[in-house]
Amino acid sequence: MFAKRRGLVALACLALIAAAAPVAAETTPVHSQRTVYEVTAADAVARTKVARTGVDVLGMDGDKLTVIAEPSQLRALRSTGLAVKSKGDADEQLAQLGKAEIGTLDFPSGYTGYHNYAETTAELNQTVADHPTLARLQTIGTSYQGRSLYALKISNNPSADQAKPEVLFTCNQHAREHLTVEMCLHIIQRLTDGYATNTAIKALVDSREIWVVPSVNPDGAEYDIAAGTLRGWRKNRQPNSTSTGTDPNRNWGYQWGCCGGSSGTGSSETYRGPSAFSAPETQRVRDFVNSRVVGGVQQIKAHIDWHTYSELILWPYGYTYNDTATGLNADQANAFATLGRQMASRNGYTPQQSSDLYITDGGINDWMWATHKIWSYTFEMYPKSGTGLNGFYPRDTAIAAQVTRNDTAVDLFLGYADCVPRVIGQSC
Ligand code: 0X9
Ligand code: ZN
Repeated sequence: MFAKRRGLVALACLALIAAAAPVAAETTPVHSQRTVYEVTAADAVARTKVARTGVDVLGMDGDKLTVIAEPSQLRALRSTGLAVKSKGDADEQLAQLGKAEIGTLDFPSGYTGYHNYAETTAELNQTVADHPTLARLQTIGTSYQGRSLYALKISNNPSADQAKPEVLFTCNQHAREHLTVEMCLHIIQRLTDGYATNTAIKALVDSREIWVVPSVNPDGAEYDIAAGTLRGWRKNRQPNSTSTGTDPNRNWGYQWGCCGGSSGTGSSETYRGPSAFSAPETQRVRDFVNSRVVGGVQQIKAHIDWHTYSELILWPYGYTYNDTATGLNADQANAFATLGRQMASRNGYTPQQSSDLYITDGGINDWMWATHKIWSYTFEMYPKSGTGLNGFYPRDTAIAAQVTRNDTAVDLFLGYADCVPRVIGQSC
């Protein structure tokens, strides 16, 4: 009840804000001019050189990175010495994707099958109403703009804290990655609706306590659709000293800002924030995860953070190219890679250590693993490649196939979640 009431209060506040100042303050252009470039970068060192310039890396396919750079970033991008090819104006591409009525705070036509924040909230409440013995909704705190951050718990006795391995799914750290919200909602729907009739699902739910956070960054996600067009927004909506937004996935507190895998410039899409956990959203998820240490033992054993796009499965560490490092030994690296590859063989994604993509510091997986020994993966969903920001906006007709595609990988993950080393024949 408490969680529900807080959700309603937050919604009411948002409705008031929307009524008083209908997105006016939120429509000011924040990007001077964004151009899409294709950069040829054959290895992780080359890709890290690109990421280091602070440009917005959208995706990777083969030896090609798709990035967006503003004019002020172009010199740095060119000075990497890599082949850089212009692919056109990013916002013109976006404008072609569709337009809803200004101020609708909703997806344009072709995208209405995606859940906005109010619809996500309603869906979560409906799940609990339909399955009160399987699902329980709680609020883990609020976003910068005051939206409730929801965690839905799925178990065969959700109001009790059972002595069972716990699993966490987080979605939508990055605002424009709306397909990930659908992934989290699909996981919820499949595990709850399937429980009564599917014995494999029943066995998984009976033996685990499963937490799902469908939107870590609701402010960013709502901003992304608030003008009736799709904006390609990535970060949260917290003002910084020069601009707006912190990249949540550079704001986590393990090796924060250590290694050139994030930006110190407020306008950059990979701005790490003024300090680790400066973003309310990462703080809240951190506090929730910390709160699952019971009797000195972290209950959450495994975690997937969902992103788009490039169809990849990634594991720690992201801050170093080394396969092993402090807190990550060869057996653990082997277990990460083995389960990662097995999951990839089920969904057709490409499995690799996350720094094989490019170095990132302050990412969620490194913190989960280093701080809590949670087996933490990133899944970069559909599509495999895009020609610009459109990669973040597959039409809603793609949702069903792309979330269902991950079912068997998720089942494998849930099956091993009590003891990931079992995948390499070790016990826990
Ligand atoms: O850069 C990110 O935060 C993730 N990619 S995204 O396009 N969704 O923004 C990837 C994070 C994985 N970690 C590393 N590559 N080290
Ligand atoms: Zn992302």
